[in-house]
Amino acid sequence: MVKSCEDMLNAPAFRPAPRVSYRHVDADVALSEAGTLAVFSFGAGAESSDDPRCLRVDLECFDAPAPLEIWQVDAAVDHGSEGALHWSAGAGWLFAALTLDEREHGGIRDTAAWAYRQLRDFIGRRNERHVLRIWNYLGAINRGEDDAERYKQFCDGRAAGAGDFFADGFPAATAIGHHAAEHRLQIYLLACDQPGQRVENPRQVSSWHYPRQYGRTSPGFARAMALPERDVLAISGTAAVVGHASAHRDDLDAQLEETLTNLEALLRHADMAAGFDTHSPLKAYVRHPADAPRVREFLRQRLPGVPVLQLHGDVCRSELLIELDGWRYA
Ligand code: 3EB
Repeated sequence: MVKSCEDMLNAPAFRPAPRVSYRHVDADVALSEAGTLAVFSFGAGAESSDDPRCLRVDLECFDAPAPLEIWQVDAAVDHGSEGALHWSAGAGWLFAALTLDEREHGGIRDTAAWAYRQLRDFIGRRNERHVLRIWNYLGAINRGEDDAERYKQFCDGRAAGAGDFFADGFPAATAIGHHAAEHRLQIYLLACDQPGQRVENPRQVSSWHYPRQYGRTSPGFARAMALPERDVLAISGTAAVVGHASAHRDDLDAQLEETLTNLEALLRHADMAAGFDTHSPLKAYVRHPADAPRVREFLRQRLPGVPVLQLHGDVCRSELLIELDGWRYA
């Protein structure tokens, strides 16, 4: 049947997912390519640029030389800055990033609250109002006991600052500890003018239902987000969590195995074919640098050909040694 003009105008815009890749190129080359939405470099020694599309992530990379992570869309990209917030937008997609100094906002809790308020205000003025995926990197994430642990204070502040930002549902997310300047909080996100579809993992309690022992404020993230055309699954930080409990304390191989089982369950629950491939980039956040060679070998055997960027990062529960996140292209 021929669609009327009105149907075409009412149809949701076609929003193919950004292409995400790890490449060994200069940032200037990546920035000059058509449709570049974001360029990430990793670690203190990495290249950085004043271009708002560039973010130097505070996590050291175990791969030398470290590649850049590049996001590209099929249209011209606009960009700008508003104070500490940098953004770029094109083809219905929005990248936004904030790097804050906790000393200017009174500690991790209030900095997280300030950051999420800023992001909510900014997104509120944009067409790309669906936050689909968000990353949070903070220093000394496991310092402090019980409710005073910095990750738990971060969760308190995130919820306070977000307010009703995620009333329609939480985005997929990652929260990881970095080893750079302790007072630095980095948050970046991907939003779209079309909604995604949240995916939970039947093996895991949803984060917003975590019991009290994990803190006053439940974390609040979806396990994964199918992007609007269902062409990509954006996968949240995934670790050896079964039910709500951490499994396999002090056993790296068993935690890796459990994490892969969680990823497989997530793909199944998202109605996607099993496995990862050469177009589906992942990240591995490794707590102890000495574990990096073993993680590399394990993933090389179990996920042959899959691009995995290995970063020095602390999972938000001190007993967890490894976390994976990334993208699965359909
Ligand atoms: C877990 O399964 C591991 O606080 O945003 C994973 C992904 C985790 C996101 C967050 C925390 C977050 O609970 C921790």
